[in-house]
Amino acid sequence: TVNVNNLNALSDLHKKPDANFTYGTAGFRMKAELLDSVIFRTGILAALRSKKLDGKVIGCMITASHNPAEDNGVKLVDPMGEMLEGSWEAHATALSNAESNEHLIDYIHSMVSSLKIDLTKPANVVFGRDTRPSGESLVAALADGLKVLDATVTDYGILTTPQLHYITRCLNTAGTPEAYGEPTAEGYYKKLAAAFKVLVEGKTKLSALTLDCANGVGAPKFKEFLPHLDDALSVKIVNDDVDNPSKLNLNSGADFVKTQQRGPIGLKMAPQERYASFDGDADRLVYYYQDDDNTFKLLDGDKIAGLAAMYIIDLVKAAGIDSISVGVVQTAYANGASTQYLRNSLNVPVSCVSTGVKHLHHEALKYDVGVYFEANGHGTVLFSPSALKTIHSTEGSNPAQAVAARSLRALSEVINQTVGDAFSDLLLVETILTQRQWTPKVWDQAYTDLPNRLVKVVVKDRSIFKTVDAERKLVEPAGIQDAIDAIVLKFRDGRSFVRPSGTEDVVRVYAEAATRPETDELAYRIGGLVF
Ligand code: 16G
Repeated sequence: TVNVNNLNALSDLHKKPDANFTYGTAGFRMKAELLDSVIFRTGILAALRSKKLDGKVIGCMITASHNPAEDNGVKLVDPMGEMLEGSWEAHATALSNAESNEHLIDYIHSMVSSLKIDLTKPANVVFGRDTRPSGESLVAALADGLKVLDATVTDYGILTTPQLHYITRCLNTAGTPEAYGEPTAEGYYKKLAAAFKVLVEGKTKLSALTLDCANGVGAPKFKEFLPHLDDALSVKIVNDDVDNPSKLNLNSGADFVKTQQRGPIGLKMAPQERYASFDGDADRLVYYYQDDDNTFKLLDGDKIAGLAAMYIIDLVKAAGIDSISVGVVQTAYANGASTQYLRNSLNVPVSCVSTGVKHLHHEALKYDVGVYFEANGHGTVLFSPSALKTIHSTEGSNPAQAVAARSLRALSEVINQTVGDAFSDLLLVETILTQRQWTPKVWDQAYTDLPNRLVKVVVKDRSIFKTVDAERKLVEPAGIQDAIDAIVLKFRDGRSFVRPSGTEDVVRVYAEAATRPETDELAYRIGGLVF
């Protein structure tokens, strides 16, 4: 059993405030001042998870991603670098809401018995945090939680979220045939840089990319990374002020650029140059450029997915191994034109799943090579074990095939297999643009986005909104879906759906149609139905 005196003493240092917590799509996330007890208890959960998995290393990342500086959060990473198994999210929520030490102990004991956790097993946990000032004290709360079950811990200090996912996988696969790399930030840089250099070898270097780091952890980390590239890529970093915490994600970063459909404030854009933005923990990436007529053009997650799928399909064919199936996973937020492009021009299967990285990741595992991206810039490409085997055993029967096979091998190394990673995705995009010698405008020509609009509607109780069919249809409240369908029918290329947010107390309405005015009207009319 758990040492109750020890738990009481530690738990008294991290008293639960009067609040209700939920481990949601991206872990716990809220005002940092509310998080102390939540993070302490997440430490206990991480140790339990590790013991349950026979001492496998569990990762713990303290970050609130694209949220404002005063927020923070925590998410857990399972042994292969994937997100915490879904069924454990409820345990995280329950632990965080236990009203007293007694309730906390009772819940831990109920987990131990129902999940058959052997408390004599070791617990191994690693953690990291982004640049938020609250991170330091929250790490101390986490460490206290980990003491409750005597976990062995390693503090990796300041990291991007995908780096922690990478390190977790490396630690759990060390010495096995699936070994993933050296379990350090340095090892991560070396692996990505080596693969990227193979991919662009012999090609003319592109002009410099301007990279907006949202004044977050991506800035110092990308600066650490750049020297490893030996000048294979020119990057000019902007919004790198991590010494002024209040600037984090302020008027900058992937979320700002995607939602505002404009460049970060203060960035002077020149026609046809390439720009990219990370979010606050560097697991999201969007590109953009300014057209000759000065209009702002966004190259979002859908555009990245289209580019990646196009390139991988070509490589697989060029290597003579087109038995490998390539598929793309999107959410309902994917622009209709991107889905059309993937299905009709690239002839790839496209699946649509619910919002949230874990759903996309899960679905992408069904393909030999699964490309998954949310429109907001979260995403990656997964290579199945059998695809990797084929790619590694293919030598090619002529030099062109050999080169394509080599590129595929390097691509599987440059792309983070654990989770969407802005560094990795940036190298993927830069690889393709360099290989093709494309400007962002040429990339953008694959298809033209349908005008779209995303509206937030504040409702009394968002929990009454229930969806099915990958969130594309409302089943409750009854009748609304029929009304939506009737309105959508009246709009050319119209599409609209309503879903409750998983991260904010609002309902989101998405609309797209043939023209901007029609889109706005559609969004307005659908919004009126739920209000
Ligand atoms: C979380 C998800 C993100 C999703 C967003 C939707 C992860 C790591 N993050 O941030 O993928 O797009 O939630 O938010 O899964 P919403 O439910 O408020 O629309």
